[in-house]
Amino acid sequence: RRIRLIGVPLDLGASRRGVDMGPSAVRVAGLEARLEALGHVVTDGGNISVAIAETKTVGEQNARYLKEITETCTKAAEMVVKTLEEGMTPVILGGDHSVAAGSVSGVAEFYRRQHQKIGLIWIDAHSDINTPASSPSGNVHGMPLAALLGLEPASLANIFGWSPKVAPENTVLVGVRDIDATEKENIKRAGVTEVYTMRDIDERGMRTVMEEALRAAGRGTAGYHVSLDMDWIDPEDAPGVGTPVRGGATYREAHLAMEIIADHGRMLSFEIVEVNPVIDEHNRTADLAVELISSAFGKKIL
Ligand code: DIR
Ligand code: MN
Ligand code: MN
Ligand code: MN
Repeated sequence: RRIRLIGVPLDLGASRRGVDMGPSAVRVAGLEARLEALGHVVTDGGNISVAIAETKTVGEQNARYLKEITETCTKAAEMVVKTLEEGMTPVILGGDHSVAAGSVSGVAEFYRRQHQKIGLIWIDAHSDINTPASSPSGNVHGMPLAALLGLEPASLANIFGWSPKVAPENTVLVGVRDIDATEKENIKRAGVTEVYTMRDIDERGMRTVMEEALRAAGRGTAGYHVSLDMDWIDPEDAPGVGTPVRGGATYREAHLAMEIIADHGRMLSFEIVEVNPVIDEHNRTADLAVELISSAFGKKIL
């Protein structure tokens, strides 16, 4: 493939500072060279500009920095459209997960112009489906999926002037284990039924879960965007994330999921978010991110 890396050093959506250094940490871990070693042609598109928190006011407490986040997400979305128009696969490097409101909007806009829908694979410890009204934190990184499904925040839901960006039947959650009570209601309200929790992975195995998830996301769509929050992986292997939660995917489960995605060959775009080098151990979470991206882009053991 021809791949463009797009850094989005956004940390306005999370209360713990440091994920703005995620794109840098992933570059330092050697992403471009590793993808090129697999035979891909990779160009680095640099970073999308992001406001610095200290220079801004938080705005509404129930959706902190929403204005600045919307500006950055809109720029990221435009860059994703441009990348797809040029025949390249976008790989977005976050930043906190609010960036997904931009990247997924870009992919959805590009395919909408060709009268096609997209699917969305959301791999995360969290469901990120709060709205400003339901959020216990006011952090926008807990809201992007709600926006993409046509709930709130409206400014993120309406990037490019239309909504929803993904249909609930083509939206799948994988690996969730920390869902707010308010989010459970929003999952129902949005009509998302393809929710694979860590218990599903424990009981049924990663292989079965991924096959079902990819089938749902791929049904009637051009393919799917993969949004990988590094806090999906157990903190044992991925300690450098914004909001670690015990009981995550193991090292091998994570690779297997990416390998299965590569086998299916229907991934339209990829993003990795929430890498936080400030609390990491010698960049090992970014190193793992690079390994997982490599698996998703076709690296095989044999
Ligand atoms: C929580 C945490 N559900 C919130 N969300 C996180 O603030 O809405 N998402 N950490 O990655
Ligand atoms: Mn290159
Ligand atoms: Mn997330
Ligand atoms: Mn998360």
